Amino acid sequence: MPDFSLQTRQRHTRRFAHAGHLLCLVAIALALAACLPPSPAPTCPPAAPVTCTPAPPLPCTPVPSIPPTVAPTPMPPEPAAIQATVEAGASSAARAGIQPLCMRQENTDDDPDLEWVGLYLASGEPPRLQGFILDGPNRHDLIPPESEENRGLGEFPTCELEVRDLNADGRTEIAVWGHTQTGATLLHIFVWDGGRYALLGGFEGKGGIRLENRDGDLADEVVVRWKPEGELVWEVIYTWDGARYAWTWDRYAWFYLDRPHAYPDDTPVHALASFYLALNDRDLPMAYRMLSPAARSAQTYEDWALGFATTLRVEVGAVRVVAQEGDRATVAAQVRALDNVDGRVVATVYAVEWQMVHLEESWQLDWGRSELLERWEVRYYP
Ligand SMILES: [Ca+2]
Ligand SMILES: [Ca+2]
Ligand SMILES: [Ca+2]
Repeated sequence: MPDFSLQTRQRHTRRFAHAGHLLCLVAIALALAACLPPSPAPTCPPAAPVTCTPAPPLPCTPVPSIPPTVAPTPMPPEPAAIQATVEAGASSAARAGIQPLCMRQENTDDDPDLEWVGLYLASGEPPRLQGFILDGPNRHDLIPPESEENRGLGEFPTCELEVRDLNADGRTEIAVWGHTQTGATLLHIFVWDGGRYALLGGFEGKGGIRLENRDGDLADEVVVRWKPEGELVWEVIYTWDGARYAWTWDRYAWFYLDRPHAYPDDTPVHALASFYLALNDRDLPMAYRMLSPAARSAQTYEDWALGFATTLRVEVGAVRVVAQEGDRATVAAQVRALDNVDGRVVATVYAVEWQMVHLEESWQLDWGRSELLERWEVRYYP
């Protein structure tokens, strides 16, 4: 980078040297005009003038030069190297007597080397999906629990594999999804325990299985969806507790996300689930319409809706009919609500009990009571 401050200084120096020469000439002229005995010719001042101190150039804070970010150019492996890797994998599978549906290189045991992980279909009626790991000369099988061995990890030739640290404990898991002929989804999660690939969890969901991280702890929760009940589906959330995936919460959800939702009220349980789903959807007029005429006459819509002004999210779970006789039923549930309290997100769990009434071919919420079970501030709100 050129030093601009230096150039400026040189310019100043030249200018002041020039001024010094002028002063010198003026002094000589004055001395001659005074007709004084010639005095020794004045010594011209040095280049730096005495009449003024040149202002030092302004200190210049050097602008740090930012090296341009050079995007790393990914070096694609040579075709020959890819070919060699593929052939090594294929011969490794052949040596192990496996005809894989799919296989890929991953680090499945957290040592420095890559293993081959894949799936194959064992013959049978129905055929069984099996998983394998090829680690150098060693073959390891991904084995489902004995009770499920007759269907393996699935009954269809699928390749739904995920290899990563699912539960944020520092060890890599292998998740294998499968499907049964009855339409259920299976999920089996394995981890290397030093001697074998141990099963951490096996799940079956007639409405599907997915992973989600709701609490921001970097670990995924397993959400198992039961058989859909029309538009509704009951979901059970399993959370890793350090030793296993434990049932932590269940809730009603929409099986399909598209709108408009039809809020079913054909049973006391569905009517209660629909009421809280409507609150969660912020469809407050719909939720209000699910109250019985007696409940609505006790409170105007505006007054009632004010009670949900801070509501961010509502989930209802553990819904069960406690008593039912004729057109009346008592339904108990747990409600988990998130509220915005002065900018902080507060979670509250309530035990609720509703008296339901069957009127005009629909179950309606007549009156209810709730008990606060737990409250905490949420640090993470997705
Ligand atoms: Ca490895
Ligand atoms: Ca892990
Ligand atoms: Ca989580």
